Amino acid sequence: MEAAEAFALPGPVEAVEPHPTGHINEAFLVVAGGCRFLLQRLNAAVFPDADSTMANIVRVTSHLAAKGEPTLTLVATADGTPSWRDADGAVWRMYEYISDVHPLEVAAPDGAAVVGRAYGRFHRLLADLEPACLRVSLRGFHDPARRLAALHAAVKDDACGRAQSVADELDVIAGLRDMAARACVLDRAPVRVAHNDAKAANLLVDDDGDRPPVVVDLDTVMPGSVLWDVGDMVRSTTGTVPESTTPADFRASMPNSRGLTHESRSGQPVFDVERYRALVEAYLDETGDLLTESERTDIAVAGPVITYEQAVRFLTDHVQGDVYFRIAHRGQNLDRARNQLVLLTSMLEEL
Ligand code: GN1
Ligand code: MG
Repeated sequence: MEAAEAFALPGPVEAVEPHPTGHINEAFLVVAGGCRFLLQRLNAAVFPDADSTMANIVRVTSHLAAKGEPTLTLVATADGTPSWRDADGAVWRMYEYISDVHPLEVAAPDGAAVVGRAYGRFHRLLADLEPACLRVSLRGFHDPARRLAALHAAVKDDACGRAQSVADELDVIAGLRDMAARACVLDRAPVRVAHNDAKAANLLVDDDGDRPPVVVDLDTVMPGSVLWDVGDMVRSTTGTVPESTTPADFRASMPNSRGLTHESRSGQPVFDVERYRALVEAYLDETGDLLTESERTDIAVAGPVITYEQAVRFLTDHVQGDVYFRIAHRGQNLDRARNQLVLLTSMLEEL
């Protein structure tokens, strides 16, 4: 494969095969000179300013590596650059492969504490990197009001004729629009080095549990509030079922159907307050005196705000015809949006 050959490898390419990854990029496992590498093609529609994305990754990984922290290790191209552009303009980059690890899945409070500790450590170790050294590679990335406007525009456009069928979801989103207004709390927080996609699955944990987790997927590392990261930790850690699980009964779980007990919602994402407490305690313990008093107070707002934003983003993509988040089956982005709305409703009963 031409892209693999563009990198400075220890020997000829022996094998290239697709590798599981997140919702956005494409990934391949490459074997060369007896070593393994992860080759990724950046999604150009999502990362139009790939040079800034890569510059941020170089900055952050070298800062962490200089402190002896396990992190992603970029493999340079034969020309000594951190990425390679193919004839179609697509940008590729390569990392050394991290063996015997898997994305973290949280099922109990101790797993939630691992998430809080790992991203807390990430924030702490990067606290002496001047945020202005990083570029704003994706403008307005976390901005629920902008995301809501994009949803309304997509509904108006209705390019796939799906708007009518999501009237219930749009009603719920409209009813919760105060969540977008509450984002101003996160925006007034100090600018720090933030990950911006701090979900549990972006932590690679050792199959044997001996090594500390490695924070991966650094594509969205930018200057901003770390509260968005705390919100993403809460969103991805406290729900009793994963983000892509179809809620068994969406309508029955909505705010106008109160009176349901948690038991009557089996199979639905329910906010687990024990995991939430373990997560926040571990995060605050790890970050020590890094956060200001108002950042600490505003942690409670972060989870609901970003869960709302994510629901809006998934629903927008469903309405637009699944052009952003990769799907495994038709309707998956609608399922994901519903899942986030059910989780948010449950979260708001406690926070
Ligand atoms: C996307 O592709 P992945 O899984 O790394 C998305 C995040 C969302 C997340 C939801 C650049 O991340 O913002 O929170 O899906 N990344 C981008 O799982 O949009
Ligand atoms: Mg990603």
